Amino acid sequence: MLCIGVVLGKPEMYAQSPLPYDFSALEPSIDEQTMRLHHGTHAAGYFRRMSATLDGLTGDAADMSLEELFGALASMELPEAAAKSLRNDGGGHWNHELFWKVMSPTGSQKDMSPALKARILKAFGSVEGLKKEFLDAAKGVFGSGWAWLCVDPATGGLLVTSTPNQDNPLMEGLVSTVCEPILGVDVWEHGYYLKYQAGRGDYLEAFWGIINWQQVSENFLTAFSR
Ligand code: MN3
Repeated sequence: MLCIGVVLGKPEMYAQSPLPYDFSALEPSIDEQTMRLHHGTHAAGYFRRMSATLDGLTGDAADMSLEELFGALASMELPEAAAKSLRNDGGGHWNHELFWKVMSPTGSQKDMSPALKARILKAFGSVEGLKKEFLDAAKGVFGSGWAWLCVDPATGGLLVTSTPNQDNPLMEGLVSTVCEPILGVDVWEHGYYLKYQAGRGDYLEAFWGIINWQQVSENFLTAFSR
């Protein structure tokens, strides 16, 4: 099954990770107030609502990991409210847990592993080619959503995709492209509006400069070694 190391099994699922850096650490790319609101209010809300939903699950679903639930959401019989919450709140929690970890105050392409870099060159021609495709996908999200760099489980190759709302590429049957995310960017306005207003492109350029390529390389290794 598909899963990456962001949420591992049930006990860890019931936690919202603290940021791996200070709220102000991503300044000036992402401002402190945005990070406080984003982590402490928006992401905390997804986590709280998801936890309540998970607590109420019964039968087989009660023993499934969040990734397993994502994969089965479209096919398993769940009460409508629970299915909706797992998609929106569960997706919201999982997506943000990845997002915090793929940023770093000292983000640097020098930390990209040779294995990941080789795979990027194969898929996109160059790191600049990936940047263009990834940022174009993020700019092209209508309304709120996410852009992703993913491992294609069928080929092991890399691809770029996007999802609306809090959908996640592991949600088989609900998303256009099922794949394993190793990098994601949040293009909900709550992630950038205070500093950038309508300037989504400026926010995305700034995001590109603070990507934690060491973490993305680890995510790639985890995905690829499965
Ligand atoms: Mn968000």
